[in-house]
Amino acid sequence: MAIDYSQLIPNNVDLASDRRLQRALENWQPRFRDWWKDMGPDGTSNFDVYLRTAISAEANGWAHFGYVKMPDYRWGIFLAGQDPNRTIAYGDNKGKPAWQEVPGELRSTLRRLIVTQGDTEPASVEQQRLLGKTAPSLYDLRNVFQINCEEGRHLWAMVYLLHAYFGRDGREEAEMLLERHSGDPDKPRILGAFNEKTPDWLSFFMFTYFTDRDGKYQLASLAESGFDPLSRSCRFMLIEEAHHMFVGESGVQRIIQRTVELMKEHKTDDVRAFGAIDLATIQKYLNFHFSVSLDLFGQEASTNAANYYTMGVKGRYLETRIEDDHVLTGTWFEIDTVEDGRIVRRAVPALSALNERLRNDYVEDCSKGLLKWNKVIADAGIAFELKLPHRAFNRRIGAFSEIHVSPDGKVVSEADWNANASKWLPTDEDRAYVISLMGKAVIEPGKFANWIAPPQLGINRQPANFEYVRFN
Ligand code: BYC
Repeated sequence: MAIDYSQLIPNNVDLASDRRLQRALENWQPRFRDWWKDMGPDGTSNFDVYLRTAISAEANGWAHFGYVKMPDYRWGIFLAGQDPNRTIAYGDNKGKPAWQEVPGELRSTLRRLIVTQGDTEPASVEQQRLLGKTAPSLYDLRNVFQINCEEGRHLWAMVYLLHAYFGRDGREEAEMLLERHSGDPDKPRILGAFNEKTPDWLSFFMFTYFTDRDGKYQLASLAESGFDPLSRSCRFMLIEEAHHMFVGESGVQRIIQRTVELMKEHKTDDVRAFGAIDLATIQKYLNFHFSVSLDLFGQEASTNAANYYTMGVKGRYLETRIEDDHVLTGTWFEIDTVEDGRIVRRAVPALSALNERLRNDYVEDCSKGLLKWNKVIADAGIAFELKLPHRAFNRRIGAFSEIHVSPDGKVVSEADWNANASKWLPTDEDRAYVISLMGKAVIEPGKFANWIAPPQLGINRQPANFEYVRFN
C-alpha cells in the first residue's frame, strides 16, 4: 500500500479507517513534537536540512531528498508489505500462519520487547542532542540530523504497535517512552548503552558503527517474529538502519584517513600536536563502544531468549536461511562462560544460547569494518592494526561481568585492571582532548574540520561543497 501523505500522520496502514486509533495517535503526536523540541537536536528548528523521506515502502521508493525543517519532518507509520501466506518459521508454532493480532498469552512478552526496542530510539536522539554544535562539516551535520529524524520515526513505528495492539497498557507505555530520558538518574532509559553520553563525533561514529549495528541484529531477529505487524515494522526500519551504520563506518574511516596523512607528513605517531586523533586513542574508543554494545545482547545463557524463540516471538538472524529443524530442542551450542574465575568453553542447550549466537553474528559483522579501517592504515605504510577486544573485556552484563579481562582475553586481577584500564579505555584526559578538537561547528560548504578527511561521495551524489544545511 502506498504512503498516504495527505493525512496528519503519514501512513501506509490505512489509519483513516480506524478513527479511534487515529485519534489516539493524533493525541500522542503533539507530545512527540514537544519531546523533539525539548530533547531533540538543540536549537535547530529553523534550519533547512537536505533530508531523505520515505515516499513508499517499496525497495526503490523510500528515499526522496529535499530541504525540510526538522520539526516539519513527516514522521509516520510505514510497514513493509504483507505476505498473506507468511508462516512462523520456528519454535512450537512453526508452520502456523503468522499472527495478525497479539495472542493473549504472549501479550506481556511482546509488549516488553516492543517497549525495549522503542526505548532505544528516542534515547539515541537524546544522546546526540548537542552534536550539531560541533559538527566537522555540513555533510556530517546533515547526516546526524537524518539519523535523528529516522530514529524518531522508529519510535513512531513501535508506538503505533503499542497503540494499535496493546490497548490501554500500550498507550501508557507509549507515554513512558517520552518520559524516560537517557542518563536521567530517576527515569533512565532501559538498556545500559543508551544511558552513556555521546559528547563528541568520534563517540558518535563509534556509536553508529557498533551500537546501531546491535540495532540491525535485534531488528533482524524481531523481523522473524510470528507477530506479523512487528515483523513488517522491523523490515522497514532495517532499510533505514543501513545508512546509520554507513555513517559510522565511513566516519571512523575518514578520521583514520586524516590521522595517517598527518602521521606520514610529520613522521610521528603523536598527531595530537597537529590537531588530530592518534590511533591509540581511536583504539580505546573502539574498545569502549564495542564492549558496551556487546552487553546489549543480554546474558550468554538466557531462558528469556529460549522462551522468545519457542513461543515464536523472536527468531535468529536470517532464521529462514539456516538449515536445521528450527525447533532446537535436544541440540547444543558452545559458548564461552566463566567458571571459578576462568573463561571456559561449555556446551549448553542451543535454545538458551540464542543471545550468544546472535552476538556471534554481530561480532563477525563488526570485524568487517576493521578490515577496511586497517587497509587505510596499511596503505599509508604504517605498522598499526586496530583490533576488536575480546568479548569478555569490560562487560557489565552476563557471565564476564564478574571478572576483569584484558583486551586480548587474559583474565587479570582487579589491581592489574586498575593499573591498565587507562591504556585500554578512554581516560578523562583522552575525552577532554577529543572534545577540545571539536570546537565550533564547521559550516562553510565544502570545508572540513582538521581532524577528519572529506567523504569520497556526497549524499544523493551531491558534490562535496553542497549546502546540506541552510541556517536561515
Ligand atoms: N542493560 O535473559 P537476559 C537499537 C536485563 S539497539 C540492562 O539476557 P534478554 C538502536 C534483561 O532485561 C537494539 N539490562 O535478557 C541502536 C533481563 O531483565 P529481567 C534494541 C539488561 O531479555 C542505536 C535480565 O537482564 N533492541 O535498535 O534475553 C540507535 C536478564 O537478561 C541488559 C532490543 O534490544 C542491558 N544491556 O535479553 C537507536 C530488542 N541486557 O527479565 C536504536 C529487544 C539484559 O531479569 N530486546 N538486561 O528483569 C531484547 O530482545 C532483550 O530484551 C535483550 C536482553 C536482548 C536486550
